[in-house]
Amino acid sequence: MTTWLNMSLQDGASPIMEQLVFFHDHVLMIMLMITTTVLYMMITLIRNKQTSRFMLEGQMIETTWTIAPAIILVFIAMPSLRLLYLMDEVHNPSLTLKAVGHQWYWSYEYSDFTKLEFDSYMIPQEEQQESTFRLLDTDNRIVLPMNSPIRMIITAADVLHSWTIPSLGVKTDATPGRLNQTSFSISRPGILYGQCSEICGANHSFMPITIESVPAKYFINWVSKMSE
Ligand SMILES: [Cu+2]
Repeated sequence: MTTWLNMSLQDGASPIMEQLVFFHDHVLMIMLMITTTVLYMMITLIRNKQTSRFMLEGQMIETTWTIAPAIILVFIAMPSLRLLYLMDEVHNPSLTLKAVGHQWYWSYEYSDFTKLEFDSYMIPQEEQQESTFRLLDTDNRIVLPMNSPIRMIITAADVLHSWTIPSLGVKTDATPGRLNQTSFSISRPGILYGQCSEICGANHSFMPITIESVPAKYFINWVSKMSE
């Protein structure tokens, strides 16, 4: 999760998020190149007298500075589209989890198992323990196996919500009457945090999402314990 003084993106916990971080850095490098050039040109404009009796036109430079931005845009668009379609793909998921947004909590259904569903409320500040994070921890965490493709089905029961885990690169709108689908696989064990990302009412800030990513063996233990 994000900790103090972390100004950039969170560390990726899924292959897609790692690629998104690389893409972000790639675009940042291009922007650095452009801002440096523009800054240099602005300083040159201020410091020099831009008049010449003999130079009436510059076909070459005008052609160059028209085509160059188009080529730069292609270098941004290609990896961007690659990622966009990669994120859309659902590769033979081994588990499906349905998240339903409510005012103001999430409820989850593991539809591969019978009767494995629960509500997930934020732990209020008064009941919070030292080991947990304020406004981020829930009473019932989602438990998911690491290194397995997971399909998320997301919907809402009342108003618009948005199911978001920044370290997985996942943000999907929860819309009443509609099932949205996304997928991810978690590449390391740990606890992943997220918050509702659609202004959904008075307690919008108090419906966090918590995932416990565990090895498959522990996940199976958890499932058998939950369905007892
Ligand atoms: Cu919400």
